[in-house]
Amino acid sequence: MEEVFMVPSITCSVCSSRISSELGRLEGVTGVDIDLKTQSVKVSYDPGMRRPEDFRKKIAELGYEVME
Ligand SMILES: [Cu+2]
Repeated sequence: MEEVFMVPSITCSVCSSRISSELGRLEGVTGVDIDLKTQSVKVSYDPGMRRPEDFRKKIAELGYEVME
């Protein structure tokens, strides 16, 4: 399963690698693909282990606002 989040405060590769590694270490996450141009975060995950809310929460904890 995949979910895409818009995170406009992602501005550079530091933001991108930080979010990518933090989401990637969550159990049940199989891939994270961040596009700096569109400021979007695509998370691939096992729906039996994770909910989209988990990713919203984690991104927010890192200090980035997720658009609804
Ligand atoms: Cu940055």
